[in-house]
Amino acid sequence: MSGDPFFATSDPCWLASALRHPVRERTVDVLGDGPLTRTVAGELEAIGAQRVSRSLRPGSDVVFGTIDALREAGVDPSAVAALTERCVDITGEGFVLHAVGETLYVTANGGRGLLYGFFRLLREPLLGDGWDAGLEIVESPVRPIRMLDHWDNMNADGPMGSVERGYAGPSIFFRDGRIVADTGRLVDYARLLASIGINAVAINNVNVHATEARLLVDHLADLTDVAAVFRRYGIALFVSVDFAAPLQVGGLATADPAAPAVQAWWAELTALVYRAIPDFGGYVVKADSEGRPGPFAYGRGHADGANLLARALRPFDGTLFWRCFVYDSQQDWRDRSTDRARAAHDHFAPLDGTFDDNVVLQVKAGPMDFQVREPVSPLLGALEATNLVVEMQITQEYTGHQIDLFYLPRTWEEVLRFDLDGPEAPPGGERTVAAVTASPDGARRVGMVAVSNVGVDPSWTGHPLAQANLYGFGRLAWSNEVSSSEILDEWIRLTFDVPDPEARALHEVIWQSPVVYEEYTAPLGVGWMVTPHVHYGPSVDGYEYSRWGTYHFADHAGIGVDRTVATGTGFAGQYAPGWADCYESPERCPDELLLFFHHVPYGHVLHSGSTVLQHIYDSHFRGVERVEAMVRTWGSLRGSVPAAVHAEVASRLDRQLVNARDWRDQVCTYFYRSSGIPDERGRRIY
Ligand code: GCV
Repeated sequence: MSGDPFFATSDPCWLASALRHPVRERTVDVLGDGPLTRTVAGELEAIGAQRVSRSLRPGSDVVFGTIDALREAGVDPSAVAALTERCVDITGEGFVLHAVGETLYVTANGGRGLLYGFFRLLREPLLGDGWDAGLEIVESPVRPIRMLDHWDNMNADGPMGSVERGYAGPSIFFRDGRIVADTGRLVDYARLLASIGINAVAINNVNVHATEARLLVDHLADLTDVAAVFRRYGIALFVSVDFAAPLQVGGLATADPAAPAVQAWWAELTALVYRAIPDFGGYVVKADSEGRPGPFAYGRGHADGANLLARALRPFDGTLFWRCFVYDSQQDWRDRSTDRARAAHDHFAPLDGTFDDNVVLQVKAGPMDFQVREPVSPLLGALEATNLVVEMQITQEYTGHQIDLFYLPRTWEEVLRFDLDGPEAPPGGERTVAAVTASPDGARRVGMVAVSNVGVDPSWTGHPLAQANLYGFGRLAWSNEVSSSEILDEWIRLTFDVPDPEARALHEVIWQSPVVYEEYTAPLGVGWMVTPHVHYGPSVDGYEYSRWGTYHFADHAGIGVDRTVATGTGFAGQYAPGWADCYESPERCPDELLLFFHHVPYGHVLHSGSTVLQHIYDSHFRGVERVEAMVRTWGSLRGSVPAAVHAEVASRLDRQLVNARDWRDQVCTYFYRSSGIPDERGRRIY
């Protein structure tokens, strides 16, 4: 199998730092024998720790164990008392790192917490200079759900599983029409995810095709093997299911949620799954969305559909994720009364409070579809009596296909900081997206989900620097305290062992990447303008006369979508009054969202003082110049980062520059030709 990337040993990513961590040189005791404690012991060995014992020795440097294990092993009672006191403040997934005398204890209330504490220790740089006697870290995740969705297909007719919107090679899970669990890669993946606190993974596409609809029936043994690997790293396995499976797979005459035979079919199937995988996570469902089957066919609603599956999962405490990405994907472009942006809120806000308590509504961060710039989905503010997760996209569908660099955590942080109650709400209020997706005591099923960006590519992510997006997702899902800029520094430090000036240059290139990408693509929040279906590269009118509801309405005089209550689609009115007022007014609306909410003439003056058209020209020229600068900065890092990484990124940056120039020239030319208004600065437009 050598050379076959599906089986190859993979890039350690940010865990590269573990292989040089000072804990490797210390005496370490790992106490207790729970499955995740065994994982910690195994991981210590894997990073080359030489002096590990599975029993308590006097004077060891580091002691790992759940609080019960420490007590049972006879750890000094005063240390146990100090640790117990700290464990009161953490959840089952939290951990305590606390030094007592010369010994550093890593403890938790349960195995998962211990594993997370282990990975937290690996991030701690202080240890290189000797033990910091004051070292004290007490942490619990702020979100109980920290999940990745794979859009991976089994492809029964081909050797490799494909990945919908995947830019890092084929699936790491599927090959030759089956699930392959015995690759080292799967263990490596689980380790990477656990190290950033991910605790749930759905392994197959939400667009469930015929073969994958049979996963639970035909491939349960293989799923059991995947679950076993995940279990060692505290990750629950989820599967995307087809709402019509009772028909397609079960041979029933209907999939109607009200039909007792359908209820019995799901209940029996689910019981079978839990017999094989007692800690199975549950199901993910995309229903009545983009052609997928759902309850509408039977005159039922989303709550009927979701509760049907939730009740099958209920006896096992399983969770049902029901996606809210529901809109009319057969729209006539001539129809100006339908607005795709409204759809999720229109469908789901009235259903708030009607879902069972093991249903989680999965809401895309924006009202459209993972565009470079959209407002935050108003649905996130409308679900007060329903569990919810916000859905992000790590795979770079609309953000450069992992050819162009795009540091996504910077944009996710903006979403998380958005206060759903309005722009004047006091900072730190209770209704930011960060707050409504958090449950610090772990009591509510809420959190963050993202579409994974990995495949069998040797770097996992195609673009080596796109690893930062995966890392950043895990870190933001875990904590509301850490900023995306800090996360970037952390990632750079862990991934590349470089001195400060180079680390700063890396930071600069990566940090500015979303701003730069936004500059050379669709302007001022209007979205799309991408090559249809592919979603990379410019095509200004590519979606203008399509059925997808994604229009910009540009003509000779102006551009943008009127989503006001007064004269437009009324979408602005789905927000709390503060935001509704702000978005309703072209004077108050933030520049970067102006064309999302308003149709304005090209001469409309932005807050920046520029006209809309001049802004389009300027931002596109600036975006290309900044990519040129990124290429230069990256060139200066030759010799500082591993040669293969340098070469790979350099070649992707060259492609990014070609892409940025294409965008600039097509967008500027399009608007110059439509408006007849020249660039004030007389730059070359075609
Ligand atoms: C999995 C967008 C993507 C689709 C994706 C869909 C979804 O429309 O282009 O590939 O389907 O979102 O989130 O369900």
